[in-house]
Amino acid sequence: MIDLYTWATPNGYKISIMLEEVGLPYGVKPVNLEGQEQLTPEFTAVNPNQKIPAIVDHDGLGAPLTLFESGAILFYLAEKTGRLLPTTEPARSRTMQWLMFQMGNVGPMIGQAGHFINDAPEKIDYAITRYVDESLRIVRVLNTALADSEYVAGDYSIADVASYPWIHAAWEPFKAMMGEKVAEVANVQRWLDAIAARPAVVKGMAVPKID
Ligand SMILES: N[C@@H](CCC(=O)N[C@@H](CS)C(=O)NCC(=O)O)C(=O)O
Repeated sequence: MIDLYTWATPNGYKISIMLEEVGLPYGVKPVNLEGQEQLTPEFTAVNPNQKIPAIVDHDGLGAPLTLFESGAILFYLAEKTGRLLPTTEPARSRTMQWLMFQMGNVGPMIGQAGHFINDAPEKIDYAITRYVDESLRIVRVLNTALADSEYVAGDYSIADVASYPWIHAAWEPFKAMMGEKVAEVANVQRWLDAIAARPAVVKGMAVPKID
């Protein structure tokens, strides 16, 4: 059994989607970020970085395994189940490339854009422009990759599971910003629609249930 420490955010959804995709049994441990529960000693013992997601795999490698960083968790679950990560080259390295691209670019840039637009105590035009421009550039990078293949690294993989919740979260504001230019990133729209239709994604995007 796996304990999933999560909240209703893109990084959290990555892992609930993955667990639904691979069909491993898991229990949800909500960490209410609005209530600052990520800072409690109990959760800090699970993730010293005080951010969701994290897992404890009680059927881990001979002993319970505690893991944080969503990319590492996705890789671990893919290795554990033999799912959503090719075992042969060059598909395996290509999948890891796009997983790293998500971890180093998609999440951080869109996250910072959202922070400076919605949460910053003062509006800093330079920061907003920098992170929004970089986020839109990243969407175009994904669009180019999706011109050659149905999913970002070829077949549906952990690279898509990592990227989807972030692009999905930002898509309506991005479309409003792009206006007619949204037609230039039609591959991303097609990809979003295909992933949104997956039953595991529908289930994973509803975790945790918040009343
Ligand atoms: N690189 C980390 C980022 C995790 C992260 O930033 N999680 C956010 C939610 S999406 C969080 O817990 N924020 C609470 C905080 O920063 O206090 C990962 O991919 O797991």
